[in-house]
Order: sequence, then structure tokens, then C-alpha cells
Amino acid sequence: MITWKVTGSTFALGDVDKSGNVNVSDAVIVLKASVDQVTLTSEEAALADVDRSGVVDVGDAVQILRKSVNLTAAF
Ligand SMILES: [Ca+2]
Repeated sequence: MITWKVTGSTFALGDVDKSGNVNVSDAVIVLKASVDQVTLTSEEAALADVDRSGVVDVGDAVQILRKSVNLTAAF
């Protein structure tokens, strides 16, 4: 598993809300961020950019959704 060390704690890539797991809540946050409904901190953006394209967009949300239902084993 790829993790990012942020603010002294380690969260899994995709765990944007830092709940301890990657689920649909993270996908919703990323979707909202992709249409500028929410603004992510740099830390959250790093966790959200699961395809490491450099931007947080709907592609990341789709991948997080797939992971949340175990269609993707890892990013
Ligand atoms: Ca991305």
C-alpha cells in the first residue's frame, strides 16, 4: 500500500477525509473538489490525487469509488 506521511500521521492514498479507510465519502469529497465545490488543503490534495496526475479531478474520484467497492485492489 502506498501511504503519505502527513502532519505526523500516515494515511492511505485516497483516504482524503483521514477516516482510516478509503470509502465513498472520500470519493464524494474528491468529486466536489473536482468541480470546485470544496477546496482541499495541500495535504488533502496529495491524498486525493490517486493517479498522481498532478491535479485532482473526476478520474481520481472514479478510482477512489472503485477502490471503495473493491474493484481496484490498490492505486
Ligand atoms: Ca489526479
